[in-house]
Parts: sequence; C-alpha cells; structure tokens
Amino acid sequence: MNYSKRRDRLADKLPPYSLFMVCSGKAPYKAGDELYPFEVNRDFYYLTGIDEPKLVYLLWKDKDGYTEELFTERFDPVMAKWVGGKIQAKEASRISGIDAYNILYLDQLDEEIGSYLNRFAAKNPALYPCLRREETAQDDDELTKRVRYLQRHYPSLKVYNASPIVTEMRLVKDAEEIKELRKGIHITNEALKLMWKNLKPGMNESEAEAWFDFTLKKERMAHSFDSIFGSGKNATVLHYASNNCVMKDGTLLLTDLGASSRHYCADISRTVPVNGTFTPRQRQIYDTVLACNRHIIDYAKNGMTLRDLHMESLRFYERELPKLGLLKRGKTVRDYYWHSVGHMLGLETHDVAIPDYTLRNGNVFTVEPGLYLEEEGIGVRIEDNVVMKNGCAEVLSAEIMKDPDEIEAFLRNK
Ligand SMILES: [Mn+2]
Repeated sequence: MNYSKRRDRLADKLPPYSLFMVCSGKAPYKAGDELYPFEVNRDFYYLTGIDEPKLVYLLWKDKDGYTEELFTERFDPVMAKWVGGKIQAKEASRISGIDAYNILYLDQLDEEIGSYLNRFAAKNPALYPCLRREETAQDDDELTKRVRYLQRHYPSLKVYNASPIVTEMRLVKDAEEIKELRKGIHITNEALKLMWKNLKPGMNESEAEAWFDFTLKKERMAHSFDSIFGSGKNATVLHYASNNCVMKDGTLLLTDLGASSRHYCADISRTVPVNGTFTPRQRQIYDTVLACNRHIIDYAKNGMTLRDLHMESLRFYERELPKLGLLKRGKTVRDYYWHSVGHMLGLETHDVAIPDYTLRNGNVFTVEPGLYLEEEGIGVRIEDNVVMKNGCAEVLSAEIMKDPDEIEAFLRNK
C-alpha cells in the first residue's frame, strides 16, 4: 500500500503550522512477565503500515510543505536475546516510505517537538494529536500523556483532535484495501465450508468453531473478533460467545465471524440447519431475513446514511412480519430485531464512523438484518460485506452461499 500518499493527503487537510502526532500503542500488562497480545493503533497503522509497539509518528506542517519523523526505541541487545529485536530503521522505512534519516529515537522526541514549537512560536502552532475516545479514557495512554505534558510546558498551545480528519480518510477505501478485505472474506468462506462439511447434530458448538479455526490458523489469518456460534435459542442472544452447547437435531446454527487480512476485517453471518434441512417454519423465517438482506443491498445508494438503510429494514419487516404470524398482541418489530442493519467495516470490525455520514464510493459496510424468535428457539442473521461502487452497493462476500436451497444441497452432499 502507498502509505506516503496517505500522509500527503493528511498533510493537505491540516492547516499550516500544525504538529500532527499518533502513537502505535503498546500491549497491556497481563500478569507476571506476560502481556496481552499487542493490537496496533489503527490510525497509526493506516498512516505507516508498521505493526509494532511503542512508536511515535510526527508530522510537522509549515507553510511550504511538511516534514515527518518516526521515533523508535533504542536497540537493546539483552531484550533482543529474549524476545527478538525491535524494528530497525531500515525496515520501518521500507514499509512506511518514511526516509531512514527521519527515523529517530524516542528519547529525542521531546527535544524535536520543543524545537518546532519554539522556532515557529510567532505563528501560534497548534497540536493535532490523533486521539480516539477509548484512548483518552486510559490514563497511561502514551499520546494522552504527551499531550498533557506539552500543555503544561506550552500553556498557550492550542490542541485539536486530528481523529475526525483521519476518520474521513479511513472511511473511503482504496483498491488495495478492498483487496485485503476480499482476502479475509475468501478465507472466511473456505473456513465456513470446512466447518459446514463437518457439522452434525449432537456436536458441540465449540467443535464447529474448531473446524472453522483450523483454516484461519493454517492460513495464518487472525480473527476479526471472537466468533459467535449459537445454535437454537443461543442464536437469539446477540453477542453469545460462550460457544459451548450441544447442537440439537432440528435447530439452526447461527455463526457471526470473520478472518482479517492485514487487519482488514471480514464480518460475516450465516445461518444453517444443523441437520442439513430447514423445517418449514425455519425456512419461512430464513426467507424473510434473506429478502430483507437483498432488499437493503439493492436499496443502498450514494447519499444515503446507514440510518436510512436501517429505517428501510424496519419498514420492510413492518410489512413482512404479519405474514409470519408475528406482531400480534402489541409486539413490534423491535421485539424480533433489536440491532441495526449495519456498520462501517475496515481496520476495525465496527470501523470508525461519523454521525449522519452520507454514503459515497469506497465506503465499506455490513448489511446484516436478523430475526430472533426466542419462544420458538429460532435466530437468523444473514450478514454480507459491501462496498459502494458507482453509487450502488457491490457485495464483496458474494462467494459465501446464502441461498437456502444451495445451503441444503451443500450440507446434504458433504
Ligand atoms: Mn457485523
């Protein structure tokens, strides 16, 4: 991916005499000498492509252009023997396109910032840290600490959050990002098919999950999030993730899962009969959810908001649910469908978003209507991933089967 180009575009959006800053983050402490797995800050990753902890990226914009610097930890030969070396300047430069001579050490950071702020003091320089809500809530967040330190030392320094600028950029995916999403979706499909081939009544949900995980492990792909394997009544619990019940004959298995390729997250839901055949009632519910899924995909156009799509899914169910014998005795659509129809997708499963944002080419999001009938032990969700192209939604996950006849044929002939 061309990360330099992304930073060029970021610099274009910043006013002159601003100092943009983003950190890669670090793994939280777990216990003993153990850390939780490291998850790179997605804004940092989006702008540099480097997936390493404890790095700081700085972009200084003046009136003519911008300079950039990356700060890394010094090489520690003792640590290198235990956990391997830190990323070297040459490698960081190769990945990100930042000139190697602009890659410095973290202990030089304060001095560098100080020199910018002093040199251009007359121009009222402003600080643009890229901060997200979750980070500002964490006291030990590196960027939050730096911002507080700078505010103490430069009381007149204005601070603006740069994350809305980066959010807008991240919302529009380029061809290479779409390629990564397609890779994740393709492996998700391979993994689903292997799981379905091995699916049978009496099996534990955890065993089905293990069949899915096999392909991801083999392909060295990460999960976009903790998989949901809910059979029967469990499928009506939205974020059921215990995945430890025996799947009974005659029930449906709802799975919500995905593989991520270079952090680009697939997010797919499919619902299949555990024994290979839908009951007439299950089929009725399934057909309605599928019709809603297809309707929203057709309906989506540039200029609409995700909320518009959600409202349309409510109207669709308003018309269709009475035909299923639902919406009686004061029940509303919300009793059977209480989540929204979709969310933005990208470097995060629930990707960055802007309220009332109108869809445009390059946006990627999910379309995932569901119906949950707790009393009948039926939960169905059908979730696809789509990209806006030429004003309409193109399905990225078209290869993953959702036609009920096709699903039954696959499950019977496995
Ligand atoms: Mn989703």
